Amino acid sequence: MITCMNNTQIADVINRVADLLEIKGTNPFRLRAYRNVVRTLRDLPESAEAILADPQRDLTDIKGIGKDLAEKIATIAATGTLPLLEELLQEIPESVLSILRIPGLGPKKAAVLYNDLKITTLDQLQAACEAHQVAELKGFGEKTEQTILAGIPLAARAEQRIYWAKADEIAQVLLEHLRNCKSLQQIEVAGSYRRGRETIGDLDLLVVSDDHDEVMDRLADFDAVEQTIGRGDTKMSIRLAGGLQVDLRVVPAESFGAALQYFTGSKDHNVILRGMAKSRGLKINEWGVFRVAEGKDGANGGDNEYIAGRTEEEVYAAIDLPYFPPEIREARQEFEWAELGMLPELIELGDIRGDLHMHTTASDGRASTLEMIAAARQRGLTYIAITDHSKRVSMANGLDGERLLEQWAEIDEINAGLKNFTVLKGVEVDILEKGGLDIADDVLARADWIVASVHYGQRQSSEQITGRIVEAIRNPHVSAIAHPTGRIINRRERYEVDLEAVMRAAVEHGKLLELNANPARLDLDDVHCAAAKRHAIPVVINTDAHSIAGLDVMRHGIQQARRAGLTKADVANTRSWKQMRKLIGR
Ligand code: DGT
Ligand code: CA
Ligand code: CA
Ligand code: ZN
Repeated sequence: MITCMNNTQIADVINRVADLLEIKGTNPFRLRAYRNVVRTLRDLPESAEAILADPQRDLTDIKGIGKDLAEKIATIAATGTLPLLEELLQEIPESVLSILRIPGLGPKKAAVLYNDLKITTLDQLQAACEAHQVAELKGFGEKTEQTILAGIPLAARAEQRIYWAKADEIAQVLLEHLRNCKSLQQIEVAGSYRRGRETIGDLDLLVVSDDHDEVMDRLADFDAVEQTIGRGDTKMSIRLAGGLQVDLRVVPAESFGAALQYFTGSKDHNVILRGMAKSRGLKINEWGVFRVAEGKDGANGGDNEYIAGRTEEEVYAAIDLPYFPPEIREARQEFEWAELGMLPELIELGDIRGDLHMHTTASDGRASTLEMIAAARQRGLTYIAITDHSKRVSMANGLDGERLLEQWAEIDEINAGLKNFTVLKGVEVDILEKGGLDIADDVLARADWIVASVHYGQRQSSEQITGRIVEAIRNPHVSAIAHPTGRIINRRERYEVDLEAVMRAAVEHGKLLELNANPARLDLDDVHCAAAKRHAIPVVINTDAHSIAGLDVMRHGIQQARRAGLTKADVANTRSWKQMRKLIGR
């Protein structure tokens, strides 16, 4: 059987095994080996499956992958799972893993909850917290109980919604699978996926085909299908392993645009659209745009005249509207823009010229400066900033002033040998808990570009943490604040930072704010990016890459920026470094 598992999917299986082993209480060395392989796989720039398929090569050639785990990877690639995982799931119910989604609750505590209180679901955990049973447990206490209780809603949400990037991986494989149908004429994924939301509840597939059964049989035949929820003439719903639901609808070609528009949503966008149609004596639904027959009070009679529906452009044009890129269909400003004829020309991936936040082997990155340069050039960039961590982030082997100056001297040398490409001397300087920056000003003064960010003291009061960030903005050497709210989607709430105050300071001191493109961060988010634009603060979209593959997340940042309505001009790193330098006044 060929399952087409990509590296992330293989890593997820191993990670689940590691979680279950840890809950069971396995030996720490074995566990570490598993966790390391998860990281290695996620960062691997080529497909593990391709290596497996190549008789000249062996997975054990990769650092950190031993014989045992290489065999396990091969098994997962071939079967989609592991006998060990299935065995563990016989012992420990899968729902226990949902408890691990609570911020600050690791497998060790989950093991205690499971073994001592027999807790296997979030609901049971909530009840136990409310009955103060959790505080009584060894190693827990009142405060932990409160933290757990506060984290349950986030964990419950995480259960319902997956990262867009994850949904995209699944969607691409699924589309590939369905495209094999002979009868298939058109296929699109609609819904929140198409609007590029940061998380996805389910996938909504639309298809034009004159053989409904062929398409539905083919969907049922997809490897990852766990359950068919329902199947009718034109509609089918399935659930995939891992829980994602997929809704498929087969529609006639003359309704494809209307259905695509309808099922792309958002619901609120469509409500406004329906109102506009009505005021023009039209009716719009998933079948098309219709002129309402007279004398029928707009009732859904068969006499309504079909006037559009084949394409989305046609649908919008029938209501005198321009085509709205899916990312802005959120009933925010798009109808206002359309009325003024000022729909923004949204930024595209190809507009980006530099990437100004990334790590190398000097701190916690996995590639050298030279490797990052080569990879960035391959991706069409003309400049990058190397921004390794500063010393406070000791876990990541952060650099002190001395090491930084050495690194920058190397960068000067590298630059001297480069044509049509610039490497900037940078740092991701830590904003210290007590305020102030982690690197002395006289060192910072010698950098080309500095991002400042909070890694410690994330739970401080709004006043404290806002004060620290504003102080960093005031430092004349700082260029931008990285991941300004600190949220990790589905895993960690944002800091209590007052972004209004941060933005006012950024305006006053001419500083930029980052949109961190990592699909787990997307920080600033769309709403905040739109606020930055209102303040005329340029946003800088960075990958924060810790490996070569990490450079590829730029597209997720672009998608979030598009949702905010940002244009090329609103994003700082669409400029050349020369223009950028002027912008930041260096
Ligand atoms: P999700 O799946 O929670 O990430 O978000 P969506 O936006 O994909 O929502 P979903 O899957 O429930 O429905 C897809 C689209 O279909 C939605 O954006 C608008 C449309 N739609 C679904 N149900 C309704 C409804 O009851 N009324 C209207 N007007 N539109 C609906
Ligand atoms: Ca959906
Ligand atoms: Ca749906
Ligand atoms: Zn970073």
